Amino acid sequence: MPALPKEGSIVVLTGAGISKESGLDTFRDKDGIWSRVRLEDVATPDGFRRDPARVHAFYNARRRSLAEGDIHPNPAHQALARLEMEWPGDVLVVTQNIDDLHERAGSGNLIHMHGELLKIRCQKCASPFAWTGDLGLEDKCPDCHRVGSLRPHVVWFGEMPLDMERIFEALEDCALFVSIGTSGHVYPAAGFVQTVRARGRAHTVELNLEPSEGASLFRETRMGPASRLVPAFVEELLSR
Ligand code: BJW
Repeated sequence: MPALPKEGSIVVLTGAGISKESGLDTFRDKDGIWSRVRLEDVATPDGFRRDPARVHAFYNARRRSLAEGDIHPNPAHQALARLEMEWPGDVLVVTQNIDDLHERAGSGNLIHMHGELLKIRCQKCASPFAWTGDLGLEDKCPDCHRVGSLRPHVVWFGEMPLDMERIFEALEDCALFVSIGTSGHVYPAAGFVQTVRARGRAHTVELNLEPSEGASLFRETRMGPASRLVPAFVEELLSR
């Protein structure tokens, strides 16, 4: 059975649980975001077509709390940045989170597969750009000058997550896959562990508060809060 490696590349998948102790809500926990709003209303292209003002209000509130609130990276984000600095091979963090806490902690090799809250894009002329304030139907695209064509730069259900080719290449190649703070409900991220295991050589570890949907697929699971588990796990990896 593969064990914790001493070298080789590492892919870390993170979900909402890693940012919980920074003050951001998860989605599917008892007090999570989906207990307050219907995902069909705010996280699907149909929901946006039906009521764009409601979707803007949902993301504006979350953007405001991230940009202006008392939200900071926690020791779990910091430990992953340390791992990238000190590990002898590549470390890629693939986050499903749209917050910017990994980059604020210092992670550089990072993919936001579900987009970024502090970016928006024009549905007509494409590329995303930074946006820290509220977004509304009256806003004009700075490039094509259309009014009402801007949307949050996030990936909704039914849309293709970002950078998938690069992610699958890294999964194919890694010696260690670590999943942190994600419930394993949402694909394709929930299937990454199977992609890695299909090759048979890499070690797979889940770090979570509670076992995820796919916990039995991991070689090793450790349960507890991310702010405690992740720094201890990184320390163990780096001291081997
Ligand atoms: C802690 C903690 C602490 C708490 N410490 N841990 C039928 C079968 C299979 C698939 C499908 C299907 N029907 C449709 C699909 C596809 C669909 C899907 O997966 N649906 C399922 C619901 C069934 N997926 C898609 O549509 C995706 N696109 C797609 O598949 O394209 C086609 C494709 C095909 C092949 C290859 C590639 C692509 C797009 C999914 C988009 C998801 N978007 C959202 C919203 C984004 C913007 C926003 O933030 O608003 O992304 S939904 C939401 O869920 C968000 C999250 O990133 C995502 C995952 O949630 P996460 O992070 O796991 O959070 P939670 O709350 O679920 O879990 C938190 C965890 O933390 C828990 O385990 C806690 O225990 C733990 N925790 N405190 C450590 N302190």
